[in-house]
Amino acid sequence: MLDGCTPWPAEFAARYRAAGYWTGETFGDFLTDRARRFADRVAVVGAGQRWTYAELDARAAATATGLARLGVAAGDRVVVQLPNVPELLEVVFALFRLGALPVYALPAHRAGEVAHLCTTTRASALVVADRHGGFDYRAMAEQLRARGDAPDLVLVAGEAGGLTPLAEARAAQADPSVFTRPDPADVAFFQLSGGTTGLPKLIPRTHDDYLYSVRASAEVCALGTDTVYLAALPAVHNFPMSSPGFLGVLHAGGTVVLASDPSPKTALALIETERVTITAVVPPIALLWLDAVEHGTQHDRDLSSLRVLQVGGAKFAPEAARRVRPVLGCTLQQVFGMAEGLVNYTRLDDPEDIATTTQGRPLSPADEIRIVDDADRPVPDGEVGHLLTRGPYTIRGYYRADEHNATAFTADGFYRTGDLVRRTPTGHLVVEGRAKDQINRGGEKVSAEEVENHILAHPAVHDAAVVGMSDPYLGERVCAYVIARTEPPSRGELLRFLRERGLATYKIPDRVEFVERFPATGVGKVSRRELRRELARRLDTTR
Ligand code: OOB
Repeated sequence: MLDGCTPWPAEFAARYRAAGYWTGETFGDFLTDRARRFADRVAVVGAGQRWTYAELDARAAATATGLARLGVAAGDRVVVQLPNVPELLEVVFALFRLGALPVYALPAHRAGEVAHLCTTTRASALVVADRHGGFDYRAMAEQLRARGDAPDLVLVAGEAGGLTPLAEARAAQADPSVFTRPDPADVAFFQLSGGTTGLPKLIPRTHDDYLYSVRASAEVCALGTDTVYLAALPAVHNFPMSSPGFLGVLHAGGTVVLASDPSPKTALALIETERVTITAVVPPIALLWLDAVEHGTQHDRDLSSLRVLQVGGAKFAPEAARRVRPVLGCTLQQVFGMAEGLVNYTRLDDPEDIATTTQGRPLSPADEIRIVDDADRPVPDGEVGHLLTRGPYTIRGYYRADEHNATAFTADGFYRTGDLVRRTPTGHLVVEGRAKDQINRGGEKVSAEEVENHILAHPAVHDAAVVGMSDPYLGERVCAYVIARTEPPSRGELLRFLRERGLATYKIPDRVEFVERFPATGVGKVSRRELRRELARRLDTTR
């Protein structure tokens, strides 16, 4: 396995192969095989384009050839930061053809995160869009390149300005002699962790492990050639990528429709016109859709094609969950997953009360679940504890992170999810809270420590503590408590400072409180719990 990654112990790998979970297929094989079987079916629709499986395959081969000529080789890492455009699929399958490794950045990431990804993985290329959501990625890429924080080779989907247009990288004729078939047990790509530490961690996923989760997810979600999946969330996130996501849909021979944004106006129109059968959203988007259909602007949309609405990424309140069937006329599937691996689903035939009140049960019979107390002892069944997990598609370690891995995993290889759960008698998990220093802002994960480090870099700041504050729409928002050195900076000045440091937009604090001191725990650490309580009291009195 790639240097800096933790392999599964040999006996586990042997077991997963013997059970048929790891099949030895690679992502390159995957597209070749689908293109052969489903050649003339439509694979992807988006940004005014409509490509069949054969076209997607041909484009991936031509782009792989062009990228090889530009110097991209087997084993190279390439940071891919694209919104939901068909070129995203073309580029990642081109990289798979070459045996190169995509490193996925979210469209919301800014210079800070992208620089970190490029430098930690020593990327040999960066692929961005021209503009998206009002942001110019070319300017960001040029700025990073000038600082030596991005590779020389920057490819742009769209208007390239002074950079290399992706269209130019596409060779006129594919040359299969440049293709490489990697070891299926090796890393295929990197996902990004929501994180609890100062810097986002990289998650190495192998062909074997990830393709298993894709296949099994496609089965649990009953996908077939008649499936039309709407990718409304950013497609590089694990949920719309593989749970079952666009990869699950390609596995089954269905059609992937890419939405530029998940607003009710854009997404519900696509459901109607493309006859979408299944889609995936985070809870705040589900709420927007429910309101828009029930009382709002989208009440006369024909959503009769929609069979399944998947909701996950953050806790979906049962009251909202119960509205899905009556308002949208489809089955709700809750999905509780993580980029590190484990994904739980409510099953499509689960009774309504289970679908609306639990976050599902593990995808695989080989997923091992432990629910433990603070000392790692199992809690009695039905009680709340820390969720630990191990299995055929859950990583054994983050990339180049020995120190962090020592605490993020148990000695026997269980991943500490940081989630507090209980198990129902039916074997379903209910997420009851979180023990990790992470804020879940409507499905977007914010590491408290990462934001604190950025605030601490401000010359007028003495100390900072970042906590989540409860929010009726997003579930949580980000609040920064700050102790100033002498004269506090203005709130606007501090936020501008954070933006200029290149922090993703969703990590910028929604609220800043200047205080004299922080409450302390028994041993003198900052008590985030006390800060959250204090914040709740403050919000209560200002309401
Ligand atoms: C998904 O992946 P990540 O890596 O962005 O975040 C994982 C974390 C979990 O550890 C948990 O804290 C939270 O997000 N989470 C949920 C949840 N789904 C995820 N908390 C409560 N209820 C849920 N349904 O978010 C992700 C990856 C694959 C599929 C779906 C979601």
